Amino acid sequence: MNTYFDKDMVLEEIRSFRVETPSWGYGDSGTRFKVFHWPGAARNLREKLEDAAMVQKVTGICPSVALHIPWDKEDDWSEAKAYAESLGLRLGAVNPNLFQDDEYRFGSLCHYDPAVRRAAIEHILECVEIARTIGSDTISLWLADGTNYPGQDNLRARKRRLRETLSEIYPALGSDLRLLIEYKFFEPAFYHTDLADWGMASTLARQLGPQAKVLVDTGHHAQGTNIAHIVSYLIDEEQLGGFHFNDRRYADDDLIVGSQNPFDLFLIFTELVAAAREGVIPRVDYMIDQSHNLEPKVEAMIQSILHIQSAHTRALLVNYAALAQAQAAGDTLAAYRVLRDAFETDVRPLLAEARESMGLDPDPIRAFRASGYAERVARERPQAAGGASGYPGA
Ligand code: AOS
Ligand code: ZN
Ligand code: ZN
Repeated sequence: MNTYFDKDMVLEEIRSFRVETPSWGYGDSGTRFKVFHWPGAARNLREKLEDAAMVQKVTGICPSVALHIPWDKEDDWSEAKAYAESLGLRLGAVNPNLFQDDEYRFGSLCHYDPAVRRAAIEHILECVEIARTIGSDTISLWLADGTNYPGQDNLRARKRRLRETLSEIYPALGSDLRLLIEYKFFEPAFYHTDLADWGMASTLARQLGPQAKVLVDTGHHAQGTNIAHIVSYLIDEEQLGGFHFNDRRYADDDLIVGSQNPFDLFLIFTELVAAAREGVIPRVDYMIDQSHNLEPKVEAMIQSILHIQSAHTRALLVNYAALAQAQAAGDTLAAYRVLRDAFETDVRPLLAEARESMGLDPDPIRAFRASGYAERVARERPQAAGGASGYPGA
């Protein structure tokens, strides 16, 4: 292992790193072809929180849970907040749902019908209120808006409608809430989506104001897109607000982050760590956005955290001074090797040490399996009557 780095500093950086897990990652989910039930999969918000508390118990870095409204809708949010706190958790980003209702067939905030746009605005304002009640400061917005056929709608008009509707919502954020704007270049619409890429999201965020930032979902880019470059660009423009981590091979596969291409994940983290070391990193929220269709949900979430921690820790070990030196000398391969050295470092001993110093088992998967949690919830949670579609809340 390299010796130039300050081990205590790295251990502290590992310990202070936080990742938010999504409530919808604990429930049954599937593709549009089939939702397979997983024994013990969480059926409601309370069970999702219990699962998240288990993930937190063995990883120590996941104290918050992102919510999805209405999938997680509660009658008494103060009670839900208190329940989360009793489990040692915090309720995190609130994700509005602007794709599930029939009226959203042709979009939500960009819809040609002002009545639908109004309903979408009201729903987001309701989410703002929920965020305030539960003590969350983040609204995480993904739009399913788009069209399937050329000519279906006026693209410039849709762009203006989006700016108009969000401008109406923005003041409700006050100075204490943030709006993270997620982009995606396809799906469910296939001809165009209204926020197709980071440039569109960033333009919109800038027009709205400083509380609006861009959210990068790692599954929302065309094949081969250099996400690390996008991340570095957004950091430099002070427009990066957060991540939805997952991995993909073909489309928005929502597979376990780092399971398909760990090198890309590492490169994303090198951009973040390099900026942090220079003191220029803004607040960035690290969140997981995955659907565990075939695999056990809680263990998949823990596995995801381990992959993120490995990528992050490897990025902490990059010799950034040597990298800058090689870059300044035009030494392409020396620069590449600096990254490669860190990527090839076995960071498991360091992570084990960090976990032990937090009072955790050095091996979270072993701790989880030994706990008997999966077997217990499989006994205690009979299968909920499920929907037919692949969306977790359907
Ligand atoms: C959809 O593709 C996006 O990734 C969303 O962020 C998310 O999966 C959805 O809103 C579930 O809440
Ligand atoms: Zn996402
Ligand atoms: Zn997605």
